[in-house]
Amino acid sequence: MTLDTPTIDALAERLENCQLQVHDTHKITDDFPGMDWEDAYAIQAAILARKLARGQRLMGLKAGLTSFAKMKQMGVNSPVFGFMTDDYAVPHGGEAKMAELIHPKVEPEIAFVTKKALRGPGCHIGTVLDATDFVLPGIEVIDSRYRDFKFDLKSVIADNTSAARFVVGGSPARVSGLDLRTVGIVLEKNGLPVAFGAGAAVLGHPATAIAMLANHLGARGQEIPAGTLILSGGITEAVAVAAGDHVSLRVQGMGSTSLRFI
Ligand code: 0L1
Ligand code: MG
Repeated sequence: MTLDTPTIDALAERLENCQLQVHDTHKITDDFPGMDWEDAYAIQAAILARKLARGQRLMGLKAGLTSFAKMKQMGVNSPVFGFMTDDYAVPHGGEAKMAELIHPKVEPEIAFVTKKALRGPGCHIGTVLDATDFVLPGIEVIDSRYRDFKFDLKSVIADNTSAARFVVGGSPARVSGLDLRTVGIVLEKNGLPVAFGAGAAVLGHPATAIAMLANHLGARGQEIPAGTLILSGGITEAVAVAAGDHVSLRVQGMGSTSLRFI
């Protein structure tokens, strides 16, 4: 850690205010170029603490930058991890208000729900599949608080990995009957297919993202509790949206979910 607690709290307030007041900012490493990974996750944790103190509820966890295409684009070789609270949740088939967002994009994801706790180190695809209750389609709305989505990895971790909204739905499926590497997905915008992919785009197997999250938390003495919803990361590049857009995601064997931007 290089930053003191007042600085971490001030940066958390600055970034969360961008979300709540719908404006962007420059990346925080411009002001604190020496900040480290633990500073970045501490700022993210301080944003979560602010939300919980206002009575919001933690609804799930997420892995981001998990597709090889996105990692290459960002010049990184490790995913990032964040959280979702109830102010991010959109009901299946529901609406997200553009007036509450800066420059949103959507990502097609496979969501996991656990039935057993996962604690790293040492988690792998096998432990994740054994601990998974079911999987279902999830659309993440990312909305970086940084101007023009221009950031580096530490800044984006502090900004809760651009998390803004999410919707899950469809037909929850047991993993025993599925090969999550080969399940196909189609993302549609206003009825037209705009992105296609398969589960293997996420680190070779989407359960790898969950294992890496468990190992990341384990290194900090934390675990993924049973019953946790986790977004495993975008299968394709993120797609920009505008008011009036209807976005739906169909995942092979899991049905579909959707939301509308108003
Ligand atoms: O969920 C994600 O993959 C987003 C990670 C943050 C980077 C971005 O805003 O594209
Ligand atoms: Mg995502």
